[in-house]
Amino acid sequence: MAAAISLIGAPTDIGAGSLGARMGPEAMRVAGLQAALERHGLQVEDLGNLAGPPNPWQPPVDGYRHLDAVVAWNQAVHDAMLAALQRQRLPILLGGDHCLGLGSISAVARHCRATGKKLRVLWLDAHADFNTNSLTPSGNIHGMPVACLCGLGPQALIGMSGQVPALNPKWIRQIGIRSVDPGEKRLVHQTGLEVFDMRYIDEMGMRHTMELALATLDAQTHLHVSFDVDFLDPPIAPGVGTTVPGGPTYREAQLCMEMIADTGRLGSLDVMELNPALDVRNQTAELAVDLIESLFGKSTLMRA
Ligand code: B3U
Ligand code: MN
Ligand code: MN
Repeated sequence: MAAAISLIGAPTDIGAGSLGARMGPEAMRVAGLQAALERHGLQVEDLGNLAGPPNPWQPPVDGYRHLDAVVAWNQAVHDAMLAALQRQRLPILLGGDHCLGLGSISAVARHCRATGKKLRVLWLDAHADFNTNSLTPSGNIHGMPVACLCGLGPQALIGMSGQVPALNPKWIRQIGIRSVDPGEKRLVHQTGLEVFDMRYIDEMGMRHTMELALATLDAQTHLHVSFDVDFLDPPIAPGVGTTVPGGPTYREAQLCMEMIADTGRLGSLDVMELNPALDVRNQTAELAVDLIESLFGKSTLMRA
């Protein structure tokens, strides 16, 4: 029996460069996420939305925009994700911008340490999100969560899991990457992050990419998927703040989700950066729901 699911909304764009991701959780609900999962026999509870500070829309200070508010939102996300994991639930974080991946994955890392599980993080994104305050072109903290999880960032963010770094970079696989800033690129190489960029996917195909990204998972592995909706090709997913051309097609994205489902190891999920203010008739939210269904095993035609 698959794990019971808890939906957790985090309605903020505090770490983003455009406003609107605060409406992401409602758009996912309007697109019918809970009912879609229930149709597949899953038990789903919606815990509603977390609360946090408003977005004051200020310029960066010391290379960070809204650092204190980002910390507050991430702490709320961390606490809610951890509480759900401790109740043996499979939490789905509905963002909200991707700075919240930090609080989410810090909770997952803390939970894995406490339960003796290994952790694998799949970061599906057009961006590496590996900036620091000295490298960032924008000061937007949604461009920094992976670096923070690897111990590069301000103390208030890097310490959230109770251990620095929260993640060993070897536990991370990035998929779909096609926009990395120059300094960020150097840091990705220095850190030895395993990145399956679009060039790799174009040459080798999504199937081979996912076989490698999912290799060496075992029964003791907790798999966390952090899905930035801008991972997808912009014509099929216009409802995000930072579209980058040349992303995975509908079919590639479906295969990616199906191969993750086949592992049976999915333990937690973030769905981030959905921006309904930029969407067309909620089509990006509907596509995200469709892909999440695949992530939970919708396409089981071939299996009994
Ligand atoms: N790398 C750029 C842009 C960016 C990162 N993540 C998103 N956009 N969504 C930055 O501002 O750090
Ligand atoms: Mn991202
Ligand atoms: Mn992105």
